[in-house]
Amino acid sequence: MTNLTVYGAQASGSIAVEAALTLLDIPYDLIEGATWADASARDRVAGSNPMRQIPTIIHPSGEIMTESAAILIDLADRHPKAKLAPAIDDPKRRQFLRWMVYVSSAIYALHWIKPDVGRIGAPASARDAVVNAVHDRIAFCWQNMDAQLTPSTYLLGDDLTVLDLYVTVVSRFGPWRPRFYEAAPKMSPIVRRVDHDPRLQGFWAARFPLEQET
Ligand SMILES: N[C@@H](CCC(=O)N[C@@H](CS)C(=O)NCC(=O)O)C(=O)O
Repeated sequence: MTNLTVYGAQASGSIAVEAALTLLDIPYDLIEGATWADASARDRVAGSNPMRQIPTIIHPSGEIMTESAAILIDLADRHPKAKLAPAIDDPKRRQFLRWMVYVSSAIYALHWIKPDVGRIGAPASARDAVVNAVHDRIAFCWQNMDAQLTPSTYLLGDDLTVLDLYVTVVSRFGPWRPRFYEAAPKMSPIVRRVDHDPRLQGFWAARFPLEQET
């Protein structure tokens, strides 16, 4: 059978999806390309995703899927035995959906501004000020999320879900982990636990070493 194809890159949002595929033991073919830094990587994915972004997934059927949160939820729901998402009738399901969409829309989406502040009409001379403002907003969003969660072993209870994978990866982006630890003291032990998950050690080392935080 044909493998699933992932357009992805080291130290990018595709890593959350690739981590889920790794935990689920689902093989995939990777088309590597740092879309935020390399126009040829953007061109390569454009035929499948006109947004020119990764992660972009091509299922063996040819169906295209974009949007990291949706991909993660879909993968988790289709493999319920792995318990990577609370089931639809689980009392934790609503908060799971709420925070998955929040990480995508309130936090991850802001990164689009950073490679070229002209994307929001700002002059290149304003780059540092714009990036700092984006990072301040992201730190606020982590703080807001942290204040409303009561994690136990993982963010939503005793099972590792794709929300844990998502927060672990997106918290490695700017404004980077030291600021995340400051903003989100309750979520910090959880991302460290996921960083050290024995099932993911080879994966993290190959795809997003912690010192490679971007
Ligand atoms: N809404 C998308 C955002 C994806 C995204 O921002 N991906 C970045 C890489 S981490 C990208 O491809 N950026 C290309 C660019 O900046 O033009 C998702 O959640 O998957």
